[in-house]
Amino acid sequence: MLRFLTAGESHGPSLVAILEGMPAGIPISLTTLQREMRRRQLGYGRGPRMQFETDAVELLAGVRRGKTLGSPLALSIQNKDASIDRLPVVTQPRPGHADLTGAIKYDHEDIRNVLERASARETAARVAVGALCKQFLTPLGVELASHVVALGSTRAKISKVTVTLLRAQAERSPLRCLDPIATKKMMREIDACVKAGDTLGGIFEVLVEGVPPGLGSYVHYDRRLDAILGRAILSIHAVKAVEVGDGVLGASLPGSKVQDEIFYSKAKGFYRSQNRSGGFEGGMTTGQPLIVRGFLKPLSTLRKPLRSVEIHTKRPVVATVERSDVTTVPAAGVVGEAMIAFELAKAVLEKFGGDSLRELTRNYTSYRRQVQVF
Ligand code: EPS
Repeated sequence: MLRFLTAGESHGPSLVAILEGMPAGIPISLTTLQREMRRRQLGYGRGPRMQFETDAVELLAGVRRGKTLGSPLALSIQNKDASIDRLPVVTQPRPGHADLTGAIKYDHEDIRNVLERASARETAARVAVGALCKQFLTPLGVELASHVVALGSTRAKISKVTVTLLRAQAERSPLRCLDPIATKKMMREIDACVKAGDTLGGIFEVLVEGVPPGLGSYVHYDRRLDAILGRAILSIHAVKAVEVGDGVLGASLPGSKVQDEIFYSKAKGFYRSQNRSGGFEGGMTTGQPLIVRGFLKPLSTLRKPLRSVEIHTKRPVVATVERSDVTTVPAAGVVGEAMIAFELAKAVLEKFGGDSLRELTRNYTSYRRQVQVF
């Protein structure tokens, strides 16, 4: 079973991760991995931290001469800002952050003991793990990309997207958004928030192409892959809702306008003219591209802080102000890709097994052939 664990505080010495269960023989490029780390750091509205952190990944175990060994992979990302022991005590919880409930739960008198781990800095380790999973998925023809579809009150006008288009265009946009007019509006909203000391949320979309039909299962509730991806996306900081395909719109439409009708031709086999299901039926992948959206609430560290209560005196105060970002929606899309890459790699390994890439590829190719002649 593929699994990973991260450790590390936002201003501790390092973030670390262990990824266990990867087959042997997967080519790993540190340059590709590092490029993924950089993508998470970009985006208009990011705070000052991203200007001096390099998020350089050191691969400590599990890879030899550029290929996985089948043993656990271990990696570390050193924090340039490792000031955790010098940082001040925090006693004024931020509404919306883990501060208050975390302090109550772990019986901490200093909220810093909570916020250091609750920080979205942890997602750097997830992106590193996701980058390894992507390198496992690439030889199988599975490709992921993401973009921002809404930020604050601005929604992008976008028609059909492909991974190629996203890679060419979203990567060049300061907000990882395909609509240049909306991007300008979003940037203006961010500027206004900087002035007002406020923050913004939004929506990112992850697109996955090349997924075979039949990953996940309709048989057991906990093997439904759309549900697993939903949990993975909800685990990202500030995400409060997830949508698969046209899930939200579909709730208000009749069935005739929601289901993707089935066609057959000799050349294409079974096919659909729409993908409103977002690539899932019955908790299984249909073979169409996966479309999953994450909805982020605005970040909870406000420079113009909200009302709160001092945890020792119980007096009314305003919340603590930590260095932070105005928005992280573009970065959250990159984290979304990483989480989905991990869950897909896990689902692929569960279905096709194999201790080496060669064994897995054999099983995978044989299944693909079976699907083709169905
Ligand atoms: C982040 C690093 C953090 C924040 C942000 C994400 O750095 P610092 O707190 O030192 O400025 O920029 O954290 C949060 C959004 C949060 O809620 O804690 C990062 O690496 O992504």
